[in-house]
Order: sequence, then structure tokens, then C-alpha cells
Amino acid sequence: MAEYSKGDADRFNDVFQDLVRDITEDDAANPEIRDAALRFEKMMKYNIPHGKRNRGLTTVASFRFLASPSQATDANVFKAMVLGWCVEWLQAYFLISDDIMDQSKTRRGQPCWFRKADVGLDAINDSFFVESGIYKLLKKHIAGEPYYVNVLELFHETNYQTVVGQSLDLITSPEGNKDLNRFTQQRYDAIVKWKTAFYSFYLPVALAMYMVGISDPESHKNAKTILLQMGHFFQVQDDFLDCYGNPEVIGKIGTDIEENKCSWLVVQALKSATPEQREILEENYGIDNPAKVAMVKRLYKDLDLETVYKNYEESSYQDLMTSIDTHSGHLPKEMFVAYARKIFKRNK
Ligand code: GPP
Ligand code: MG
Ligand code: MG
Ligand code: MG
Repeated sequence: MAEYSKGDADRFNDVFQDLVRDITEDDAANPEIRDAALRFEKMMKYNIPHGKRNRGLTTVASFRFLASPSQATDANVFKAMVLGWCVEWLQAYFLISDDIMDQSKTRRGQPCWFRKADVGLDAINDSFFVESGIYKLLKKHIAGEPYYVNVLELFHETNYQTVVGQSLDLITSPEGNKDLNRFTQQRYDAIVKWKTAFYSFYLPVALAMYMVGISDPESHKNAKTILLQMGHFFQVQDDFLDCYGNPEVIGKIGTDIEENKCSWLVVQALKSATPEQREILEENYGIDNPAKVAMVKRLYKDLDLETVYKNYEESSYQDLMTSIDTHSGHLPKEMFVAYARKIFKRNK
């Protein structure tokens, strides 16, 4: 598995505390709002830094791949790190609220923020604060750069795309109003493109492209084609791990079956289920009851979805390599290959 540069990863981690300080220090010095600033500081430290940081580190690695020697200064690498953390901020804001919507229990190996006794639905306001942190960091560190407006617009657009995707996800899994006919491959493809692929894959690379001055629509279209395909693959893995992953390793307990989600697994199950097997899903899917969840998992086993997944993983990796060959254009192929390798066969 391709690793990110050790030096960059360490420095990236070190920068986090400074960025939290950037966001809170003025407010903490203002007696009127000090209490809020202190809460937000604690909340950010709980919610932002404990993930894999793939999106943030990909931003930095993409800058390394794309920058000319004269652009790859320490000061610019630091700016790439700020942009990378902004992606992590965006992700944390999504996850805090996604966990409420998905009624999840744990995230990144600890209780979901809204599950903390003294937080509850106040977590909604905390997620808004985390979002606003992105724009504070951009203003402080990026405002003087020629790519500032491109970056701002990209964050706004990506936020919008993800909210649209989350809406599709929720509309397709209404509580207490089950309809397996909703779970089509076409609907699945749309959900994952909008809720995951734009922010997780296109955004980090596009930020680095804008930084180095690549802003022509053709290059962005090419990068997007490859990266949305990678994002699709990544969300299929996320859906697989929701059911088959080890919670100790993935840091979260799956809720897709209980939550009636249009998961890749249920879409595949419906493709090969007999009428009797479909009836098992009718009776047991989308209900928060361990015995019913076990019935669904049993059906997945009978349909050998693990093998279906393994085959899918192999063939979509090959498709991805073909797509990289076709669409890289002037962008370095090795960059895309490195990211594909990084997620291929992941278990967390
Ligand atoms: C992943 O879905 C998608 C998101 C986390 C985007 C949420 C978007 C919002 C606008 C809130 P998921 O529910 O499968 O992720 P996980 O498995 O990590 O809970
Ligand atoms: Mg969700
Ligand atoms: Mg979720
Ligand atoms: Mg999931």
C-alpha cells in the first residue's frame, strides 16, 4: 500500500493544534463569548483529528505531485496542509450530523459526539461551527492567494453536492415506509456520487490543482471522471465494511441494515434473490432488531455476497486503471494510481 510521505504526515498532524488556536483564540479572549470558544475547542479536538486523514493527506500529496520545484516551498506546503485540514473540517462537520441522521453509536473508535450525555442534539450547532471553521482558516491563510476565490467556490459547491447526496440517501431510506423497489443500481450510483465521491476524492485533488494554477475546465473534467469513479469504489467498500468490517478496526458499528439504507449489498442481493429470498428482505430489512438483522446477514451469506464483492473489487480496480490511462491528460498518472492503490483491499 502506497504510504504518504512520513515527514509530511508528521508535520500535517502537528499543524492541527495551531489551526484550532487560529479559530478560537480571538473568541477565547473575548469575555462575552469565551464560554462558547472553550466548548468549541474541546469539541473540535474530539471530532476532527482521530480519523485516517486520507482526504487531508491526499491534498498535500497532490500538491507534491503537481507543484513545480519553484512552487514546492515550505510556505506553500504549509498552505496545502491548511487546505487538507479544511477538507478534514468539512468531513468532521458531515460526520457529526450524519451520525445523528443514521442513529450511529460509535465513530473513530469513540462514542458519536451526539451520544455524549452533555451534548445530544446540541451537536447540530457544533457541526455548524465546524463548517464555519473552514472559512476562518481559508481567510486567515489563503486570502492573499490568486486561487482563493476558486477554493472558496469549490468548498461551497462541494458542500452543496454532498448535502444533495445526503438527501438522496435519506429519501431512499425512509423510516417505517419500506419499499425495496427503491433500491435500484441507478439510485445507488447517484447517491454515492453525490454524498461521497465529490467531497472525498475530487475535492482534495482539485484543491491542489487550483493551488498550482491548473484551473482549465478540461483538466478538471478529466480529474473528476477518474476521481468520481474512485469515490464510487470507496463507498461500495464502506457499505461492505458496514456489514463485514471489524468495528474495532473501522472504528464504527454498522447501522445500514437497521436504517433501511440503499447499501451496495442490498442492491446486489435484490439482483439475485428468488421471490422467497426477496420476501426475507421484505420482512427483516430496515428494522432495528438484532434477530431481524441476523436474518438479513444470513441471506447475504446464502447469496454469497462476499464473493460477489471480491469479484467486484478486482474488476473495478482494473476498470479504474483503464480509466486512469484514458483520462489523465496532462495530469500525472502515478498520482491517481497511488490513490487507487491506497484504498484497494482496505479493511478500514
Ligand atoms: C457517507 O455516508 C456520507 C457522508 C458521511 C456524507 C454526509 C453528508 C452530510 C451533508 C451530513 P455513510 O453514512 O455511509 O458514512 P458512515 O458509514 O461513515 O456513517
Ligand atoms: Mg449516512
Ligand atoms: Mg453514516
Ligand atoms: Mg457507511
